[in-house]
Amino acid sequence: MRLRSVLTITLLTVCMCVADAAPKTPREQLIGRLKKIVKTGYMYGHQDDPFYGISWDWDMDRSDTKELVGDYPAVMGFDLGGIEMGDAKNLDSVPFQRMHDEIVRHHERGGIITISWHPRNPMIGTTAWIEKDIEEYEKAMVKFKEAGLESLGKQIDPRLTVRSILKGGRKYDRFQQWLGRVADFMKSLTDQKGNPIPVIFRPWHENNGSWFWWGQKNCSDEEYHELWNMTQDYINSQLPTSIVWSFSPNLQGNWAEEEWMKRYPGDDRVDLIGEDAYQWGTEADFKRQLDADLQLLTQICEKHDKLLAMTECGYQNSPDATWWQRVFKPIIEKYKIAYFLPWRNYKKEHFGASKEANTADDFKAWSKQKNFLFLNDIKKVK
Ligand code: BMA
Repeated sequence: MRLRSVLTITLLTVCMCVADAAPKTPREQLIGRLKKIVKTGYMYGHQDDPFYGISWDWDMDRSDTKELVGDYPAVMGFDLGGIEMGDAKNLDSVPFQRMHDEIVRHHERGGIITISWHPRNPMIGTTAWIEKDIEEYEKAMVKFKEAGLESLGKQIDPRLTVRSILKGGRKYDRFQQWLGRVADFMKSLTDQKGNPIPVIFRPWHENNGSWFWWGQKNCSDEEYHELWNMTQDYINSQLPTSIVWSFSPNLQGNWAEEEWMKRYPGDDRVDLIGEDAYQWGTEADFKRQLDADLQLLTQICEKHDKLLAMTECGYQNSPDATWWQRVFKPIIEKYKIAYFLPWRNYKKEHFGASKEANTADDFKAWSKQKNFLFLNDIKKVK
């Protein structure tokens, strides 16, 4: 009898202590959730899933994923490109109000949200893609040189963009305003109780390529770090409890760890290591590169206690009906990835699952596998 009451009191004390522990922030909850989920399988994610598909756009309550496999993706991806200008629609014509509403809906149904950002060029006003700007600049430079104005011309080199928005740069103030607009949108993402919705944010992605103005050849490692830190410190100052940070270089295939680490923002600044990996070239190259990268990233994730995901992927317009299960699946299944996220399906270009894609049967068969997770498989995991 006495023993039982001692036990009861002990148990009560333990319960009270647990109840007293500081509640987890939405960000901590999401990280914990991802860690639990990855033990049971890998999630399907899809960019812009509720807005349009291969043969439709802007309908409500539609999803190429749901129409093929009977369930929503577990993870939905959205892009803020354009928000920095105060635009009403993003670079792919998605109205930000609709984006806001779909993010809230997906969160309420138990799904996970990830946000990317393809901002315009803050120095010269063009897009996130810089290659054409450099070509134009090289052409203009010929004229500047002819006129003996080379040093003046150099001031508009698009490869100075990152430098121009860092502290002391000409476009610093403008870029602070851009960050403010990103933060304002994120702050508007709240649940019915007014709590912030946790979001996996993936800025400055594919930085080992040079196609974006923040890419490998377009800024130094130091500038990249400064850009990351400035962005993160600003966003965290506005949204201290809800952002999970994803650092996502592109498929490379021949990384040495030391090389990869050069732009790694640091253990205290990254929660999830991602990789963007499309098959653009041959199947053999893709398989070899993906396998090599995932092997290295797995080691890095283990060493640094980080989550791993394929934050963008796919094979444009599904030219190969068996690609998912024959090419992609055997490689990703060798590693512990939390999710993979094919890019958007729209009329001209598609990457994700759809009943209208050549890969429909193959993907549907795969989707029945127990460890391949869609919304219903993860919505109750807290
Ligand atoms: C690219 C393409 C573009 C799109 C951009 C941002 O990979 O899909 O059409 O504008 O992503 O979503």
